[in-house]
Amino acid sequence: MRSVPALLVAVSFAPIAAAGSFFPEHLRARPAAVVNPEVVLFAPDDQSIGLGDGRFIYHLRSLLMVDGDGPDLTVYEADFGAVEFGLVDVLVSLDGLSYVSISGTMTTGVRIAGDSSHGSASHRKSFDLAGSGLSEVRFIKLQGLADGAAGGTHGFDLDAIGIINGVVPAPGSVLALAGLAAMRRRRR
Ligand SMILES: [Ca+2]
Ligand SMILES: [Ca+2]
Repeated sequence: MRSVPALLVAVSFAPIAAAGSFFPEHLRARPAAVVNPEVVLFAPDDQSIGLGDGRFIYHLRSLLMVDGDGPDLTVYEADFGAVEFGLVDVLVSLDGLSYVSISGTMTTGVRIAGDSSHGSASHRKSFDLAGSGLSEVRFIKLQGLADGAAGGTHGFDLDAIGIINGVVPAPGSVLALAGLAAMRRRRR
């Protein structure tokens, strides 16, 4: 019986991803009274919700925020009225169970491509994962510290958040995986 020569195929399974900035598109949790949660998603657009004592939890799903150089997250308050970053706690989590506050890292807001509608520099601040004990996170919680329920302009007026240092699927990665599968089929 003839033996079939073994064909050794080396395939790299390194993460097919690229570093990049993005605006979250999904929430895991929102205050019960909020009926239009998309107001705090995507790029800042001057549409906002007062946090009051409520909280939003953003879910990055397959994406991650990572600890890159300098600040990693920008939080946009509606760019009118009082600057109220004292009325919000910014927390992060990888597993969605235990959260760490990164409010102590607050610094000058870093702009992200696509945020041009946000006009007031004092109404945006940036935050850093460094020192949190986490090098990457999938959940970001904005906890309101004002009195009263979320809604209207109660407390911190959340417009949007943006990830400065993110890991996102590289363009064409799905195509590359499909091509790999086709190549394997041909080799059978
Ligand atoms: Ca950082
Ligand atoms: Ca908004």
